[in-house]
Amino acid sequence: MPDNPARWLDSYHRDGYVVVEDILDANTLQRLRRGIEKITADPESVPAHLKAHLDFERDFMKRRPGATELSVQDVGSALRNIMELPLFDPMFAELILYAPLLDVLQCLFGTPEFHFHNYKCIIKAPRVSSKFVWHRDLPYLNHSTPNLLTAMLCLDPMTPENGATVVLPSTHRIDHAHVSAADMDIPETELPDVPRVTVTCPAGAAVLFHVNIIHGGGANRSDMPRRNVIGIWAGPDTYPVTAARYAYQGLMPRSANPARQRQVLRTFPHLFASTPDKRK
Ligand SMILES: O=C(O)CCC(=O)C(=O)O
Repeated sequence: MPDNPARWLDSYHRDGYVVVEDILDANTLQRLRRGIEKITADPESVPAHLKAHLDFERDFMKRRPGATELSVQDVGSALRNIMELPLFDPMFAELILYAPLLDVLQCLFGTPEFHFHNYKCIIKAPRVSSKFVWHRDLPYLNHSTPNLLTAMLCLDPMTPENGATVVLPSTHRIDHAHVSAADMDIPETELPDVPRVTVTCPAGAAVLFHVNIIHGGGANRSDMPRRNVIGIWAGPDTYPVTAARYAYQGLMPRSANPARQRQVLRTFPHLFASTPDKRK
């Protein structure tokens, strides 16, 4: 296991985030990059049922006029977000079982009884991506408790130039009752007076943060992409409170419950071909 679980817990609880380097081995990093590049190389030709999960920079510009100095022609068919990654390629569904990440999640949740919510890929395309507003993730996740975390797997180095995530440490410590829809877009003038930290890290690192930490990030005007595969994970007794559901939502890859283990085995039988299922 890379790094040190005591440091993970300490940083996560104190600051609301932790960076764990070398989570993705070289082969996994390469495969994930290729999988994302297959989508970004020609997003216009993605089948219609999957295209609904693509968010183009040009669509974002329509939703938020004035958010960037660039024109629709400048941004072309650059993607900003790919939702529902597991539907694009089985490799992204199988990432739900990626053991080095599960080790960190189990440590931070303090139990193996946590579950998967969804996977997306946030793309800051070279030269054209726009910035992210300051926000907390919890309000748009709509859950019964705030015991959720965001786990970003960095496919590229994160640098100030390519739009690394910026966090406001300690802002995760807020009562659930005080988190509202307004936290999805917090004006600069209403930010708490805490130092901002630009989270820089090498490709292959994981950045995990509590869904209540305030974060944002700059535009990418560099020549380097900045792509993060982002998973949302939920702790015990933490449930969605709206109709929205995602592919593979609810899988519990570390659960000690035989029924949950059977669910994982039968979801990915090819990955357990040599493991007899004694719970049939
Ligand atoms: O990729 C990032 O820097 C953060 C993404 C983010 O804030 C989000 O998806 O809500």
